[in-house]
Amino acid sequence: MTSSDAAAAVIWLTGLSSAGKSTLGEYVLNSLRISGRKAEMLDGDVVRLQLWKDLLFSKKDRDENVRRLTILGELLARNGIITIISAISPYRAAREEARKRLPTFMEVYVNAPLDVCERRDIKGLYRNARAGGIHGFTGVDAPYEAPLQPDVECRTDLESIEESGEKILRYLRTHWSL
Ligand code: ADX
Repeated sequence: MTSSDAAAAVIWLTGLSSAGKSTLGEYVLNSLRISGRKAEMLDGDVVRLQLWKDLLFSKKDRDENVRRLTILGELLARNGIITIISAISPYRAAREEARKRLPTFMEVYVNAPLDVCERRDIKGLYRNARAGGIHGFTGVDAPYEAPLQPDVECRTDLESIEESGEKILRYLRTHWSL
């Protein structure tokens, strides 16, 4: 079996809002496509808007978000498409469920300290949450359970996008020859 007809991997990017998940995901997606791989990205913000507007941000809904993303990731990867999933996915147990279900699962902890994420505040949501406009915002008044043993950790406050992205690509090459 060659790498082109083998099942592909799911790269799961977890981290706080504004940690850099989408940016890093785009870098990896583009690199894979440039080198001729089939790849797709599922972004929490996008699927919530386009596919499942019914989900909000309770623990139950966030776990359901992860469950649905896992199912899509499984379908795509089974068909040879390397799938990057970018979602805060704050609960460890839900991510572990995804790991159990997905045969080639890679957890990437996109790690930037909360104060850095708050300073970046790309969407202005931290400011809003601190002002009381949003309740249950991850890192402010809702938990983020950091991975204990991520397959790869990217410190986006210390590394360039290229450095972080190359770590992920190296892992794909060395573990699954992708
Ligand atoms: S997850 O927690 O269920 O994995 P997901 O990654 O899909 O979250 O969506 C997070 C995005 O939703 C954030 O980037 C932000 O734009 C938006 N958002 C709106 N409300 C919240 C909230 N209470 N907590 C976190 N993100 C929120």
